[in-house]
Amino acid sequence: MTKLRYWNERAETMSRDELAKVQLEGLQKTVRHVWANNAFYRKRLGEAGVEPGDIKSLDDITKLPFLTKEDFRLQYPLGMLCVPQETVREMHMSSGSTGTPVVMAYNEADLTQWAECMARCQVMAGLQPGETIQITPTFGLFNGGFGFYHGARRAGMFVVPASSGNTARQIMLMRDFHVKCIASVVSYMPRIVEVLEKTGQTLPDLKIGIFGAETFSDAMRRHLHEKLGIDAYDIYGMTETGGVGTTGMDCACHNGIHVWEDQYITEIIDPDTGKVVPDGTYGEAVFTSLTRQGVPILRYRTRDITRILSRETCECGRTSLRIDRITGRFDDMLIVKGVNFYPRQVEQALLQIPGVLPEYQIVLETLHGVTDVRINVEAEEGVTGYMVEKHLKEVLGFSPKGDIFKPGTLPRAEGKAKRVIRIDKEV
Ligand code: DLL
Repeated sequence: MTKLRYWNERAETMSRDELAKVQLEGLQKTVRHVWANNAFYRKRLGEAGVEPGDIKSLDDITKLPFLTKEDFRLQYPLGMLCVPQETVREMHMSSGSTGTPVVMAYNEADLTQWAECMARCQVMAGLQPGETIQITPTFGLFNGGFGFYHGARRAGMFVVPASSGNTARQIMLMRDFHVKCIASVVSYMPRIVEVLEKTGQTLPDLKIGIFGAETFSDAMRRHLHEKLGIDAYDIYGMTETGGVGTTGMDCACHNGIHVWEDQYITEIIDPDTGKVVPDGTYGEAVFTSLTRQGVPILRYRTRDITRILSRETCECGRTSLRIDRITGRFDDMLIVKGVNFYPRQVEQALLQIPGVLPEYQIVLETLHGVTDVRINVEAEEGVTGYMVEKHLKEVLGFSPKGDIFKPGTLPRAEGKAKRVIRIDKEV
């Protein structure tokens, strides 16, 4: 059988002129659809003074109002649904830090669309129909497990639906079923490495890792490559766009995330003014869905920080624009003693210190209005708190206290890692 380079060659390599045509049609159709089928959307568009007929060119997208996570929350559970409820076939939900849920509902066409995006991602990572993928994100309300599953079924992969937890069993399954690709939330991977090392096992068949759901540094990518010999791919997506992989992944060239542009329009905006920024400038990613039916999104503000890297055809032959890997969320920015930084920068700096392991916590302690930072980090013998303090001072420009923990002793989260811990000593 010849090796597949693309899952959907026509869609992944269409000319940018053709893409623009597909996008305009999709945008017009989506605006007509939400206007005709949902009271919340009709009110929103009405308040912004836009009617479906006003969308005549792609530039007219800026006439549309933004959508936020708060809108999703206020419309809980199904206030944004644009299809009859009896045609809904699946739902996923994320609760985030504030706890009020965000719901995504899928009809049959939406599930097909998600599977299509995910099949493209898996083939882009080098997985071929018939090869084995182990899916370690939870199968449940979190979209991760099912997203990988729908894509793998569509592309004809051999699925090992391990779900999360029980690392010894995960390793046994990977070994016994000659798993070629592991799909995971990034922060679970150091745990797998740790158990492999402790038990002296190796996974020679494992070649590909598809990771996401959290930011991860280049240092983490190198760490996973060195320890497991895998090529690590960065997959992006969220509940509101329809789940993991809907907004793309990087290809084997690892020079940015290919957004599936026949499915979504990408804008990068200045979060303060809402204006679109020039290519290359960092800002907030905003997505508009072009084919989704159950809960389409118009100009959804993600709070994720990235920039447009290129609109040129990539070396892999794909024509879709590439955005930078997500560097953080505007909500995640930490400000300590006047220095702004993101957890990913701390991770990158920590992993530059020999003997430091990729398990860490950033603890912010506030007393009398003054915040101190402590970094709890696992490390091998010989690494001292002073070494951590000195290195972070050089890289970040301030000196947090460094506390060293023995390997395997910091708490592990199921699902996304909790890197930042805030302690208010006044209460
Ligand atoms: O985390 C979807 C997902 C599952 C992606 C598994 C990759 C793998 P939510 O729980 O709705 O969905 O969280 C979405 O997670 O807005 C980003 O802030 C963050 N995120 C997702 N992928 C990445 C990534 C899933 N590759 C939120 N890099 C998004 C950095 C990511 N952050």
